[in-house]
Amino acid sequence: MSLQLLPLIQQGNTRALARGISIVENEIPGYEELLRALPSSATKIIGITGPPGAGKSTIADGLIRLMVELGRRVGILCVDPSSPFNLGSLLGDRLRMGQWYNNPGVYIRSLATRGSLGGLHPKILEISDLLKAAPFDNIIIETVGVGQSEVEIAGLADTTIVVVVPESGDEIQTMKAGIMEIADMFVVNKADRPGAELLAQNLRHRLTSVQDVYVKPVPVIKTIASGNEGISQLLDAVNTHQASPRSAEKKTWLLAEKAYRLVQNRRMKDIDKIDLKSRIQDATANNDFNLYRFVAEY
Ligand SMILES: Nc1nc2c(ncn2[C@@H]2O[C@H](COP(=O)(O)OP(=O)(O)O)[C@@H](O)[C@H]2O)c(=O)[nH]1
Ligand SMILES: [Mg+2]
Repeated sequence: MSLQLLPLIQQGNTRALARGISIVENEIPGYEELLRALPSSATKIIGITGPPGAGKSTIADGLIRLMVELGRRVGILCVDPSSPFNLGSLLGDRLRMGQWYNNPGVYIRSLATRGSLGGLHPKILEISDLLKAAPFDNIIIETVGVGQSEVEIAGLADTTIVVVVPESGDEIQTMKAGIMEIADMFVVNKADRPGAELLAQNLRHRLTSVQDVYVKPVPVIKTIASGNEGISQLLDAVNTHQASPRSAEKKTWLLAEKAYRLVQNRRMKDIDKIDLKSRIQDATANNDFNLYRFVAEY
């Protein structure tokens, strides 16, 4: 049944794609067959990550506009944590992206991270691979960077854009080397605010200290996404990156990173933190609780 969706997805039928995503998201029987039938795809994924409010959705919106002007078909995944504090951001994206919902060349899907404790959507890899089976020329994934899942985010996209704002100047000083390494490019958004140039300079300085001098430097691009400034430079940088030898080298690493996470998910399949907590509660009721004996059962 789910296998019959694949040719429709490949033809660009967005209802079939939406159905396929739901099947994968909810692990409806047949979802594994569907994933195993996916053909290899050369469509590259652009990942946009950064703190909430940095302007990721506004940047995505600007990129979509440029891509649509170029006649490209674009698929977008927005991953938003659906904690009660963040429900608003999902609605905000709906409104901002609203103009694209009726454009036949644009497919937008918001995914909530309900249930998983922080980090990315549990099925983000699989869903992005489904998108790669559809005839999109570009795929954009927006994720909220929370400082702990850098590698997860980098392991998702062929080109990872890290968005920062002038207000995050102090954070840059203490930014972990991890985030410096995963960024294929930095965007200093809200460049209409004071401190953007200084931040861009600091970033370039820090980048040269972590980078090999022989490697082409990681671009740092200033944008005013709300005014659509700097977005075409950003798209140029993305295209340059995707055509570079570095991008080809990244491909194997990317697949290894994805394989690692998928194997990890498979092995952890029956393990759930809430369930763990209640089992521990029961187990600690008797006095000889030992954590190592407890985990040995898994
Ligand atoms: N001043 C200014 N505001 C911006 C800029 N880009 C986005 N914003 C605003 O910042 C807020 C958060 O943007 P949004 O794209 O939702 O951020 P996200 O949470 O990272 O997706 C919105 O009110 C935007 O209109 C910019 O370049 N300058
Ligand atoms: Mg957003």
